[in-house]
Amino acid sequence: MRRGPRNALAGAATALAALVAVGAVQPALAFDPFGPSGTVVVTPTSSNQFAGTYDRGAGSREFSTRLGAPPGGGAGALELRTPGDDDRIQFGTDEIAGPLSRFRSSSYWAVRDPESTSGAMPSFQIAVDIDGGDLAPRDLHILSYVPDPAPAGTWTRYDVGSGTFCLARQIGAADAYRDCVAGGERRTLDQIIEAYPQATGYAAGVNQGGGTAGLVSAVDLVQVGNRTYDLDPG
Ligand SMILES: [Ca+2]
Repeated sequence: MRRGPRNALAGAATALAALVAVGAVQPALAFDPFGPSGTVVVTPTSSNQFAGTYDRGAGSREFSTRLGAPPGGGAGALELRTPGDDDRIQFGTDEIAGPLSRFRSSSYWAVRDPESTSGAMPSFQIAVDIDGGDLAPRDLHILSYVPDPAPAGTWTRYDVGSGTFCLARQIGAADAYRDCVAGGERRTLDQIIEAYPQATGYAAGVNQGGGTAGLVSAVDLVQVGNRTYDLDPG
């Protein structure tokens, strides 16, 4: 499902934050400590709660076997293309909403097509209510994880939970990913939890776009919390 900037709040936010703004997420009520677990397969006809998208420009995504899959990832994955610097593809889930500590085990696999003219890799973002409770527009923050480059054509696993993040309040059309790449301060998840103990993650997933012209990639086995999403053509 495509989610565009259809209301004032979404217009003031971007990307994963928009999943929150259009009410795609559940209220922060009575979370169990760990949330959903296990592996589910996500195909063009079975989203399994991994269907929140916010795509812009000429970016495109397609379930495909063209770039294969990582070990244990079935036959295929989700291919992402951002021909221009302003194109963006996001693919995420709001199924794992809960305390930030729940996201420590997050990870994903990615591969860059050798024909890409960009050396970037798809990133990972978490939309956060910085003080928990009621979600006011000013509470929206984005955690951006920027992966290290990897050799083209090689599936690489990124351990998001043990990595570092830029924490950016979502103001206007600010691009949290671009700002992070440009030198934003990076902190571990534990440092962010210590500074903002009430912070709640509302949505999470992969992000490609914002200065990644010519990047063709694929992502698979996206783990959010304790749940893994195996992306596959079906
Ligand atoms: Ca797969």
